[in-house]
Parts: sequence; C-alpha cells; structure tokens
Amino acid sequence: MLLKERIQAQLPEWRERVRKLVKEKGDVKVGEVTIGQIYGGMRDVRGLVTDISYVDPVEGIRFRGYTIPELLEKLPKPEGSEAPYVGGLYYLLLVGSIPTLDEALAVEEEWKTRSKVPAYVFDVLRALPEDVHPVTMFSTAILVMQRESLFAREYHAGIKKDAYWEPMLEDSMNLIARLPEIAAFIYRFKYKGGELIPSDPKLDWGSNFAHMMGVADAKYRDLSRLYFLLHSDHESGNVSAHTTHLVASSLSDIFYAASAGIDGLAGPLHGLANQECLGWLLGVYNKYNGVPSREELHRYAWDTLNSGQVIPGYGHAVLRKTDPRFTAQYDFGMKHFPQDDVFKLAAMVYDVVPSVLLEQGKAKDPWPNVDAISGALQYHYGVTEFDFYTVMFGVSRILGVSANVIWDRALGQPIERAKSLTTAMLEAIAAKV
Ligand code: NMX
Ligand code: MLT
Repeated sequence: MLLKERIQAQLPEWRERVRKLVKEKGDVKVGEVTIGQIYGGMRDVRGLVTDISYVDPVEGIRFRGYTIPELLEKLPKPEGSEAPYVGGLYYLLLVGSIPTLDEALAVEEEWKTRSKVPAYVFDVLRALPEDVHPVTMFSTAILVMQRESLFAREYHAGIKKDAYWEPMLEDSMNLIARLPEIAAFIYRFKYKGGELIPSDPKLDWGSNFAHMMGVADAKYRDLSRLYFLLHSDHESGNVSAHTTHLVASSLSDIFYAASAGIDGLAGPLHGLANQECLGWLLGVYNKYNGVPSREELHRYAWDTLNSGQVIPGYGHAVLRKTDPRFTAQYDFGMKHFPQDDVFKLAAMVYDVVPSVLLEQGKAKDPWPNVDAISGALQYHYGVTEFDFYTVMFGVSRILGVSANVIWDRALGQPIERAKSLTTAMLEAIAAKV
C-alpha cells in the first residue's frame, strides 16, 4: 500500500529524532501548571504532541503546515470542482506532504477496494430503538466492527512493538473506506423511509457520500469534500482527538478508540454544537417569521444568554479570532447562495453576536467557530435533519484522529496516565506560596 511505503520510508528518521530529543533534552521544561488550569479544563497546558496539525489562537488551523486556503489551492481536485479529493487530504495527514493527483487517486482506489460494509452492521443499526440519536448509531456501527480488527488479532498473535502501526493503518483504512456508506445509511434509514441509494464505484469517497445521501445538486459533492477537509483535525487537545488518543494509548484498536472519540464529539460543547446551532437559527427564524431585523436578533441573543444558555457555534477554548474553517464555509455560501434565508441569517448572526458576547464580557473568544455555519450550508441542500450533522463531523474527524493514532503507534507513544492530586494537596501547595 502506497501510504504504508511512504510512512515506512520516514520512520527511521522520525524515530531517531524523537529518541534524541527525549534522551538529550528530556528534562527541559515546556511549561508549568497552575491550580486554575487544573480546575479549568487544562486550558493551555502543554502536555500533548502531534505533527499532523497545529491551531494558532489567531491564525487558526494549519494541517501539516498548510493553511486552509493553501490546501484548497494545492491539493488535487476532481476536474472542474473546487474542493479536493479526501484521499489526497488523508495522504497529506499521514505522509506530511502534498500528494500528486496519482497519489491522491491511489488512496481513493485503496478505499474503494475496502468499502464493502458487512451486512451485520446494518442489522445492528436496524435493531436499535427508533428514537436513538444518529450519532449513537454511528458510534455503534464503528464499535460493532471491532471484531474485525487486524491490530487486535496480530497483537494477540505476538506482533513486535515497532510494527504495531501497520495493522493500525490497515484497520484505519478499512474503517474509513466504509464510513460514507454507513453515514448515508443512517441518514436514509432514519429520515428517508429506509430507501437506500447504492454506492457508485465510479465516484470518489466524498462524492460517493453526497450521492448516497440522495442530494441531487452536484455542488453538494464539492461541499461534502470541503466539509470533510475542514472538520478532519484540530490538533490533539480537543475532546474527540484526545479521547481517541487516550483510548488507543492502552493499545485498544481504532474501532474502540474512534467510537469513543465520536462519543466525545457528541457533546453539545463540542461537535453537537452544529446541530444546536441550526436549532438556534431556526428558533430565531420561526420566532420572527423569517430573517429578523438586527435589533430583534440582538434581543434574541441576549435572551439566550440571560436564560443561562450558550450561543452555539461561538467561542473556543484555543481560538481568539474567527475560525478559518468558518470563513471557508462562509465563502462557499457567499459564492453559491448568498440569498438563501438561513445562510443570510447565519451571516447576520456573525455580524451581531460577537458584539453581544463582548458586551456580556464572559466568553474569551466571541467569534464564530466551525459549527456556526456548517448547518446552514447543509440546510440549503435539503439536509434539514439537523441531528444528523454531528455524524458528518464524525466521518471527517476519524480521518484526523486515525492519522494521529497511527503515528502514535509508529513512534511508540506509551499508555497515557496523567497524575491527579487531592484538593487538600492543592490547598497545602497553595498555602506555601
Ligand atoms: N455563549 C455564551 N457563553 C459563552 C460562550 C458562548 N458561545 N462561549 C463561552 N461562554 C462562557 C462560558 O460558558 C464561560 O461561562 P462561565 O464562566 O459562566 O462558566 C465563560 O464564557 C468563559 O468561557 P471561555 O473560557 O471563553 O470558554 P471555554 O474555553 O471554557 O469553552 C467552548 C469553549 C467552545 C466550550 C465555549 O465557547 C462554548 O460553550 N461555546 C458554545 C458551544 C460551541 O459552539 N461549541 C463548539 C466548539 C467547536 N467544536 O466543534 O467543538
Ligand atoms: C474541534 O474541531 O475539535 C473544535 O474546534 C474543538 C477544539 O479544537 O477544542
């Protein structure tokens, strides 16, 4: 497999680089931890490492050193379209360099050969209670495939530690290859009377998802690939990435680890914010029978805050400016459907809500994050069932978290085990200062 060869070729150098750093500079301090940080969700505590992406508080995400506009320009794209092949993005995340068109297509081909979803996965999904959340279905589908893990099998057969990453890569490729069909199944089963649309082997991974969703507009294929690129990775400290890393660090396989990561994504302060956000936008829209005036929106935002709720899609634990993932989606909407009512409303919220949050003075980041607009774009193409949106986030996020845990294994990262103290111990430490 091309990806395996490309990672293999870099491993001796990477292993030596890390070995040398830890051996020669292992005692160098990179930060200190305060009591406020221990009780404050470990904000800004530098305790993780990844080379796959980095989030600067002002500039936002870079994937392997590239900004989003750079990636949209440089990654290979299907002819005549504006969003790159997801196979090319995965090559970048894993290998670290921009692939050629052939290299991107090689990943896409590899996924096609592994894309058959076993029938038992659908049987399990069909057997779940009718009112189960789509993300629960998605996480269950991933978890139930654990029985197929090559890593689990090879580990028990005694595979050597420095080869752990190889079955992890195989498992990740098998899992990712199946995700578009699993996600589209959940959508069609739950909202379209179970009328399924068969996969089209001629299509790339992202376009095939759009096709199986049943959205007729060809532009939705571009939007799907754009969406999968933007949501894939956001360095290592976010809940879904950290959960996946933590679970995988015990040598659980990718099926266990990714399912756990998705469960973290399902929280309203993390990935579920995209569902919450569309719900909030529709709440405004319905209350005012259409796009409200700025004054009405201002009042609605204050009502939300005064009732003790957060405004979904705004704020971030790391970012301190508009999320570039928001900007990329905003630009897409502006280009293709600036007159769409829900999009216009989301754009008006961008104009009004930051000043409301600033006025309130609590949120450290009053600007929109990735979730503030993604739902408005889906809504435009007829994907209006907003409790499905976090499934799409999950499909994308597995690209990033799997790339991370493959490299964790390749570089021999140990089981994660941070140290906890008691409150009395912290009080005693504080009393000495
Ligand atoms: N609306 C209202 N209040 C907010 C918001 C917001 N959008 N963002 C932060 N605050 C409040 C926050 O609840 C906290 O209040 P309190 O002191 O009463 O507990 C105060 O401002 C300080 O919080 P911050 O330090 O600015 O934010 P923190 O790093 O703790 O949390 C988020 C980050 C993203 C969880 C938070 O901004 C939030 O709840 N945003 C809304 C939900 C959301 O959009 N989540 C998606 C994040 C992106 N993703 O996909 O994961
Ligand atoms: C993410 O994409 O994971 C979110 O923006 C949350 C984060 O980075 O903390």
